[in-house]
Amino acid sequence: MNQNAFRLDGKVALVTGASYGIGFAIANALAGAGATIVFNDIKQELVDKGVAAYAEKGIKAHGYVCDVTDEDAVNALVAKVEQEVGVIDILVNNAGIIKRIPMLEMSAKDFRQVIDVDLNAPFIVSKAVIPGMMKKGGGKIINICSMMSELGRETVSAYAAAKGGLKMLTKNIASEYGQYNIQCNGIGPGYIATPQTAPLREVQPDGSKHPFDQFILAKTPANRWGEASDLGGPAVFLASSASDFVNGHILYVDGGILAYIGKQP
Ligand code: NAP
Ligand code: GCO
Repeated sequence: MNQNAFRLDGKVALVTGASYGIGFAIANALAGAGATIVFNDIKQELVDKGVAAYAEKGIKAHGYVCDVTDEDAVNALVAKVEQEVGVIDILVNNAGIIKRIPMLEMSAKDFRQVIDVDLNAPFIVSKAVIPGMMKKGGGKIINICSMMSELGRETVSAYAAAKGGLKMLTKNIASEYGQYNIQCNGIGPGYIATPQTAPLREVQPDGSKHPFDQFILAKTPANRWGEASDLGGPAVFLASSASDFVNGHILYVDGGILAYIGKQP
């Protein structure tokens, strides 16, 4: 194997929703392998904070304001990035939301909003980026899936439907564009300590762990929540030439949750 197989020098990587959280950690890892980082967020304030946070890590990231659910805005973003930075070689569809509401209490509007960000947007952004990859002779798309691409649980019907759909969108992009040397894979994080899961980890008034925190530790062989940095290496692998024959695969980075029935009594 080429010793530089895991390097990304000369590559332009767009990571959506990467001012903080998992996207920020993945972008940091891609930068560490040599990639030029481009990211977006909905609010200028968060883009500015993100640029500063990357700079603190020694990374000159290119930040843009863009709502990934807005197709015109996404097309304009990709055109601007191609003009100002370069054709996108690596796309990480990371931006996402979750609404934890029992299904019978969830409005169709709320359901649609989650589907829009977590499933429709990866379609929109991938559709905008693939033509440039085809012209360039290839590219890498990484969709950030979830345990909920495989499992359900109470209150996350919209999120599970979206992330299950994202798993199949990943396989379909792999099928349709593999002939153009585009590899599309997914990363399925387990339970990761980020703002998105903060409500599930809140310390209780009596100082005890949140019941869900205890539940996840009992379901995770690694007996810990994941850190966003745990996703960096898998992302570099799927963004690099080391994975040129990996296509349509969902790489679960979950500490073993999907392999484990749960701690026995
Ligand atoms: P997070 O902390 O909530 O960050 C989500 C990011 O996406 C934020 O920067 C957010 O920006 C951005 N975003 C949301 N809607 C957007 C839109 N319409 N346009 C552009 N940006 C948008 O979430 P996270 O924990 O880092 O999760 C990142 C991804 O990993 C998500 O797809 C999530 O479903 C997935 N995931 C998370 C976990 C976990 O345990 N944390 C596990 C598996 C998968 P704003 O702040 O401006 O809203
Ligand atoms: C939840 C959590 C999970 C994680 C992640 C697990 O409410 O169950 O937010 O959905 O975010 O998706 O892989």
